[in-house]
Amino acid sequence: MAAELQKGASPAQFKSEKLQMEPPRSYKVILLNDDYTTMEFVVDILMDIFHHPPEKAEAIMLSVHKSGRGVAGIYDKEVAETKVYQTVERARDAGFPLQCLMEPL
Ligand code: TYC
Repeated sequence: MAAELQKGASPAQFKSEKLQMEPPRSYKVILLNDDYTTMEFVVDILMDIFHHPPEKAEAIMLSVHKSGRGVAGIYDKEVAETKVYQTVERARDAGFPLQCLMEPL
């Protein structure tokens, strides 16, 4: 920063340097609807992996069922990656095609 000041860095350069130093962004963990995964299984995932109470898990599952996708939770990068991995692993072990992915907030 000091060196760039001496060289006469523009405000835009200052801003990009500041952005680079900001903490990592949070990520939305998203569930996608499909025709084969059971509603009960998705509710169990939302309770066990995403720690939602039963009524909230049911509401999220129904929202995904109706709209095609929905947010299971918002986490730091590493936690989001782990939730996605655990969800997909558990679905495949149970023989379901449930898709789970993460997106920057
Ligand atoms: N659509 C599924 C069914 O009718 C239920 C479901 C809900 C599947 C949410 C996936 O992410 C999902 N059995």
